Amino acid sequence: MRSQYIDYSLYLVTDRKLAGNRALVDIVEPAIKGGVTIVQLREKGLAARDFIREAIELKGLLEPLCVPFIINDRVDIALAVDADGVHIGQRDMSLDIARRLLGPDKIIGVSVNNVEEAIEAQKNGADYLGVAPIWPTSTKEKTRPPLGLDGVAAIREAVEIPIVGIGGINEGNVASVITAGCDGVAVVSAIMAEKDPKLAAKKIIDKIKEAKSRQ
Ligand code: TZP
Ligand code: MG
Repeated sequence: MRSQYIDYSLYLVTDRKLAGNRALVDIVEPAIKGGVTIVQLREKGLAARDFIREAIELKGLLEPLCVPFIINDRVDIALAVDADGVHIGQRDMSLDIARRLLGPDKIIGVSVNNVEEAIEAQKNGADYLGVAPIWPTSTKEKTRPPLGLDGVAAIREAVEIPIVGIGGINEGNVASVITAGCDGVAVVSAIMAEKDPKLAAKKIIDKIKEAKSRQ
């Protein structure tokens, strides 16, 4: 599954801390029904064995629905479960080593916080960029300086590959992120923390579609 076929419009990043007593699949499944187009399993505290168990369960849901499945940080786990790809940050395994391990057909996304990092990641073969964070967020503990919409526009000018904004995005501000040049948005709390993930996703994707139709 190469990146040119991927719809990055509404990218759900999981966070079990926001799931309460719900299983991840019980949030992700309705969220897909609502309009989520791609899913990343982000686990910061799980042992590899538990991470893999969770990944296999999520893959079982996503594969029949043809929703791309991305693993955060861990190239070994992406390989172990044959996920569609991996998302890496500036301090994770380098892009060239990740590509060597995963091969040409897997999706590799890279988090970037400025134009220089964006150009570098594109040059090194990233399939898409996570532009992060757009706004302050309490979901992630240590974030880099918020880029704002001007930061999005500058990165949009600098690279051709798809860019996905993340950080503080919700139904109320999502349209501005698309209008500033993002191909899609990644959200955590705006769906994971909602009682009705299907409705939450629907409201966000409707705003995205509307913003795209105005471009
Ligand atoms: N990377 C940069 S900001 C962020 C991540 C994983 C968290 C975004 O969470 P939210 O709840 O959508 O602001
Ligand atoms: Mg990371």
